[in-house]
Amino acid sequence: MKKTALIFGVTGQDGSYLSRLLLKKGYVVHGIIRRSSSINTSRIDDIYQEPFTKKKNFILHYGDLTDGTSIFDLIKKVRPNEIYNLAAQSHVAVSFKVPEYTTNTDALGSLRILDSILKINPKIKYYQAGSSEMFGKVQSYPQNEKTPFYPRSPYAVSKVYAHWITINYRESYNIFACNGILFNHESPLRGETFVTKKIVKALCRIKNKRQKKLYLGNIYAKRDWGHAEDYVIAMWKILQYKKADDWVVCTGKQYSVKQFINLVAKKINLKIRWKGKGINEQALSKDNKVIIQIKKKYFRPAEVDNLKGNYSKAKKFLNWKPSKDINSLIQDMVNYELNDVSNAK
Ligand code: NAP
Ligand code: G4F
Repeated sequence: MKKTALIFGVTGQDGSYLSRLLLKKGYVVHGIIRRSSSINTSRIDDIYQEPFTKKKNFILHYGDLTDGTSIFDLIKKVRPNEIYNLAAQSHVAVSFKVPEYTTNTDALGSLRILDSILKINPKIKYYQAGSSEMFGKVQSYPQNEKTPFYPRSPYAVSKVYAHWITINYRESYNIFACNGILFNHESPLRGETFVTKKIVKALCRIKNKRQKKLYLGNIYAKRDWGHAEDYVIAMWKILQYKKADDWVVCTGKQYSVKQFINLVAKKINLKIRWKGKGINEQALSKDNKVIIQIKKKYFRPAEVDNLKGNYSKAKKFLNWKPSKDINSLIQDMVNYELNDVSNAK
């Protein structure tokens, strides 16, 4: 019997990689898309052309995490074996601007799915897309499953709610409900306003004289960056494990935003020189033009300065480890941008 998966957030970065993984494993994949005035399926459009989707095993439905009726009806109709909840207003800076909407989607959305599972079929397995942002102002270093949370944004606070309601439904109703606590993961399909994609795209365009400047916020924040393709494998493994549990997924390596910029510049052979301090710090090209400038508007009301994870538990029990380091991640992202005609010389 083929397994059926239902993915909330199928049009996002992770939704796209997870769909491909599950289809290759022989699953029937159902995904939830939102109505939008412009097309929002660009990350999954090509899946329809793949040979493994000829037999109608990739099916999309309209729905929304803020609409409990649509969630209940879809789960009842699809009757999945596994639900992956990847849907979220996932931008930390934006969550300060739309805190109520972020909470409705990212916190209550999880509750709506869990409660539908309880009422329709408590045997459905559930994956909750948790985040290293929950560690926020970190209480210990590196962070693992036992590190206390200290969220620093409406986004992170919502994810802490989603984390605990997942545990609560597991403990109260014996639902196979799991939390992945994933550290930052990137790819060519990363949203354009997240810092890695913003940097890679802009530096490739600056190199090809398509753009003059890149504006950034806090370049001293440190992150543990992995590749999304590796991380969706962990999501799947989490739901195949013998018991429902909570798992940290990361690389255990850490770089600052500034180090990331330097690695990208080196990869594309763009010579840059830093000068100045604080808000006046700048990167100059070899002909002394300012190509990177700091802008106050990209700083957050509260920052998460220092994330670095420890994935020993996932390694030991799930036999998971990252296959791609920062260099292969950057190579993958750079190749994609340089092959995009809109960035070409
Ligand atoms: P993403 O690219 O921003 O994708 C988010 C997805 O959620 C999109 O499909 C989006 O649909 C959908 N969505 C947003 N609001 C929705 C709503 N109200 N109802 C239904 N769908 C909605 O995010 P991602 O990077 O793939 O991340 C996947 C999940 O992992 C998110 O929950 C994120 O918070 C979490 N996470 C991400 C990372 C990371 O580094 N990438 C790390 C830890 C945790 P549209 O396409 O229509 O906008
Ligand atoms: O790329 P970012 O926006 O990612 P952030 O805030 O770490 O959140 C991402 O990872 C989380 C996992 O830890 C996910 F849960 C979440 O959904 C999302 O995918 O920012 C990374 C760092 C921050 O410290 C930010 O202040 O880069 C800094 N930064 C500096 N200049 C910038 C910019 N971030 C963005 N987006 N844009 C800038 O211009």
